[in-house]
Parts: sequence; structure tokens; C-alpha cells
Amino acid sequence: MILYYEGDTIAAESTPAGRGGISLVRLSGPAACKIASTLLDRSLPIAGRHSFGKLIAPDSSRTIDEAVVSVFEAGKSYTGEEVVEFAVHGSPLVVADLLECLYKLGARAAEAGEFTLRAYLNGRIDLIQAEAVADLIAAGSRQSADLALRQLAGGLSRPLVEIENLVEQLLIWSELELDFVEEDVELANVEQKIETAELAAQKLKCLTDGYQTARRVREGVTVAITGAPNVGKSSLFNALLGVPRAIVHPSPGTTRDVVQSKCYIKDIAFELFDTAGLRRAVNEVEDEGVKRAVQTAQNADIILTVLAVDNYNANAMLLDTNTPVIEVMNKIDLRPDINIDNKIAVSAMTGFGLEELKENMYKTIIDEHRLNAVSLNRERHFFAAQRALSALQEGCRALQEAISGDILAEYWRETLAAVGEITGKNRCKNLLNEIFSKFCIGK
Ligand SMILES: Nc1nc2c(ncn2[C@@H]2O[C@H](COP(=O)(O)OP(=O)(O)OP(=O)(O)O)[C@@H](O)[C@H]2O)c(=O)[nH]1
Ligand SMILES: [Mg+2]
Repeated sequence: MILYYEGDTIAAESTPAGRGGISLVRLSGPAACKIASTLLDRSLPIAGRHSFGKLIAPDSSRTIDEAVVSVFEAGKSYTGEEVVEFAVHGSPLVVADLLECLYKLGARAAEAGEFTLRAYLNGRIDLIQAEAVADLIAAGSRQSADLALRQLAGGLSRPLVEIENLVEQLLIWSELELDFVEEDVELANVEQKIETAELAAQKLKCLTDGYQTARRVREGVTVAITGAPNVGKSSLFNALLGVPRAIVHPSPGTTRDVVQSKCYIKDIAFELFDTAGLRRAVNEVEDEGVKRAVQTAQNADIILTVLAVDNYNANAMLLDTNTPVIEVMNKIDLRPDINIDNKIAVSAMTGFGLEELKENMYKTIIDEHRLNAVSLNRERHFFAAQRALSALQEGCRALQEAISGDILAEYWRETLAAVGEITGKNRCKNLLNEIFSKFCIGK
């Protein structure tokens, strides 16, 4: 991953590798038009327009393909640089041939995410918008795609800029007052300053309150299915998925490995984990299965603790965790009249109660009021926002206690640095590497 901007011209296929109707090859950088005009059998179209023509290999006069060539001028392209896009026939041979020619003419192969990295470095988008591009590409549900689109359109950047503006105002007041300390000049009264700091804190709090829900829309929810052997965990796993993914058998201790698969509930991805029955294991293999089951439950967002009407007192080892637990009483078909207290009655066999269980899983984890709110949605956003919030709150307290301007200014700077980390104002190489290395080539 290249983390510094070299000003060279980069090229890559932007459509997925393989055969198809069309493949798109993107070329970006100061030499894009010069390189492209060497290949095209006619003059390049003007910026914003397209031309249909033949691409000719410069060394052999061989036709590479017929292509639609589009030109975007610097400042008006995805990367912010001069960009040329070649829409060629979707043949891996043609694409390889074209890329080879582009490299010979001076372009180099783009790294993963490098087009978007350039868009960020050139100020076209901020870091959270760049993340939104990756999220949109990876989105597995309409909900997560909508979240990414809102973020890409600046839905998360705007409130952060508002917060920055408020804190910058506080910093200006503090710094100017320090300059005029002798004259005892007060540019704003203390109430005005507290009001400004509290407004910034309130806006930040709004963004962090919806974090868990937004993160789960983006990443999905992990669900560990646990319980004693033979209660029907694997049967329930299969029933929730709608496919017989895990082995079901009357003998206890059937499942050992953790089996994982995804289902969607109201357009939110739930990653289900079927685990080994919790009991004192009868052999080493099962023992390992039980360890993995416990570990899975400890890392999950929700634990489904499964009991069965014929195994009501099964001594499923209690899991010590703060994770929300939903108790499920399975095999209700065998004894429909049984008292289940506040457990959810289901039958993995007949499908009874599954809708209620899904509804319960959804409600346990998704705060519907926050579903469409603009919120931070990555751990890195959340931690930085918490740092910003605590600096802001310290600043508020200092204001109330009439602490001197230089200490106040430090709090405001700390807040700004933390908010800047979220939007990517301060370009931290390690962070950029981490974010952009997860992109695909060509994006
Ligand atoms: N009648 C009835 N039988 C069920 C139901 N769910 C599971 N069973 C039966 O219970 C037995 C055990 O089912 P599994 O799904 O393998 O149970 P498990 O909890 O995964 O068991 P281990 O992997 O051994 O821990 C099988 O014979 C299933 O057919 C149900 O809802 N009703
Ligand atoms: Mg099982």
C-alpha cells in the first residue's frame, strides 16, 4: 500500500475480474490523457464526453479492442485528478493487454483502494466518506447499503463539521483572550461559552448514541446458539437458516466444531453460530468443542440459551457474560402445555415460534428509533468520539470553574484532534493503511 502521494499515473480494472459484457479500466493521474491519446486511434473526447474508437497497441499497431473512452478533467473526477476510463469488452485477455500497454506507456498498477485514497488525499471526500465507499461495496443488505449511501453523501461528515466549527469558536475565544490578558478583554461571556461547548457535546452525544445499532446494521449481529447436548441447537440453527446446514442426530454430543451461517431478519444480517452442547466432555475432541462454544458465546452480540421440554433441567454450564441472553424452550411440539415462564417456546421441528424468536432477536439488538439516524458506526469512530466528548466535558467543567484560558485552549485542541481523527483531517499513515488496504483493486 502506498501511503504517500507520488503524483504518478495509476491504472487498474475497476470491474470484477472475469468475463462479462463490459470491463472498465480506469487510468488516473497527471499523464492520463497523454497516455490514453497514444492508444486511441482518434483524438480524445473533450472532458465530460465519450468517444468510440479503436485502442491500438503502440509498439505493434495491433488492435487491442474497440472501446468507449471517457475523459474527466482534474477537479471533476472521482479521484480529483485527470481520469480516463476505457469501457472495453469484458474479456480478461483484452483487459490484461490494455493494462500492459498502459504500464508500458508510463502508468503503474494501482494498489488496493488507491483511487479512493487519492480522492481523499485530494480533498474530494473525507475519511468517513471513503469508508462509506468500502461499506457500500461490501453491503449485504439494503439497510447497510442505505447507511453507507447516507454516509457517502456527507450525512456523518456534516454534523462533525458543525461540531468542529463550534469547538473552533471556543478555541478562538480562548486564544484571543490570552492575547489580551493584560487588558482583561472578554470576547464572549461565560454563559455563551458554556452554551457553545454544551451544544457541541450534545451533537457529539447524538452521534455516539446510535453507535451500537449503526455498527450492527453495517457489520451484522453475531448470535451464539448454546445449551446442553441434544436440546436441538443444531435443529434450531437449521430452522432459522431455512437449510439443513448442521448435522442433527439423536445422540448427544453431535456438534463439536462451531458451524457458522448467515440469515437476515428485517434486512439486518444475523451471523448464527451453532456450538457444541455444554457439558463435562466425555473425550478430548468434545472438550475442545465445549471450549470453542464458550469462546463463541463470549464474543457474541446475543446468546440463545436453548432448553428442551424433555431436557428441562439439563445442567448447561452457566456462561458468565454481560451479553444479552434469550432463553428458548425447544421441542414444544412434544409438550405444548408445559409452563415455560418467560422463555420463548419454539419447535425447531415444526417451525412453531420461530417468527417470535426472530422478532425478539431483532428487538434485543436493534434500536428502531435509531435505525435511520446518522450515527458513528465503527469502533475507531466511537473511541475517538468518546475522547472528544470527555475533553469537551472537561472543558465545560473548567469554564464553570473559571479556569484560565490556556488550559481551556488545550481541552478544545484535544477535542478537535479527536474529531479530526474521525474525519481524517490528521493523516495518520497507519490508519490510512488499515482502511485502504481493505479495499479492492480498482476502487
Ligand atoms: N420433537 C422434536 N424433536 C426435536 C426438535 N428439535 C430437535 N429435535 C430432535 O432432537 C435431537 C437432537 O437434535 P440436535 O439438533 O442434533 O441437538 P443439539 O442440541 O444440536 O445436540 P448436540 O449437537 O449433540 O449438542 C434430534 O433427534 C432432533 O431431531 C423439536 O423441535 N421437536
Ligand atoms: Mg448440534
